[in-house]
Amino acid sequence: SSEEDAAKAAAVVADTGAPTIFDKIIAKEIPSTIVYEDEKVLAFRDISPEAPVHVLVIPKFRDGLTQLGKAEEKHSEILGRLLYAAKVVAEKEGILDGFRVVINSGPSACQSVYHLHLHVLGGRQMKWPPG
Ligand code: IU
Repeated sequence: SSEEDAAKAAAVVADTGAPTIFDKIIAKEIPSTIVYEDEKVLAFRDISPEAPVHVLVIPKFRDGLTQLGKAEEKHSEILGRLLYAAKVVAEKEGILDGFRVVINSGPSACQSVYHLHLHVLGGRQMKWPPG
């Protein structure tokens, strides 16, 4: 509903640099359904999926990378690895014919967890433009 949309848009979360729930997911203190994992990257199913396939791809170490908008040149390698991992996830999930990768960066983009993450979405016809 439009009220729900307004509530979502209003749920602005600030980037404080503090540890997030994703650190606990990485440490496996909180369970998640892992789709892909390597030394530097973890991919797990979003707890509130917006599509039949909705996986989050995150770096295992934040290194100040709370949001894409705070990326520095030293992060180039991990950024490339995350994007490649998104493709590996899409392949594993059988959606290589069409999928979407989204990064919400900052409050105006409705980022709600300040640990950089890529959303990999698919398994249905995606619409454009996004909201
Ligand atoms: P956003 O781009 O910061 O808005 O995305 C955060 C996502 O993290 C959102 O899709 C949540 O459903 C998801 N998520 C999760 O999978 N597990 C959690 O414990 C929490 C959020 I908190």
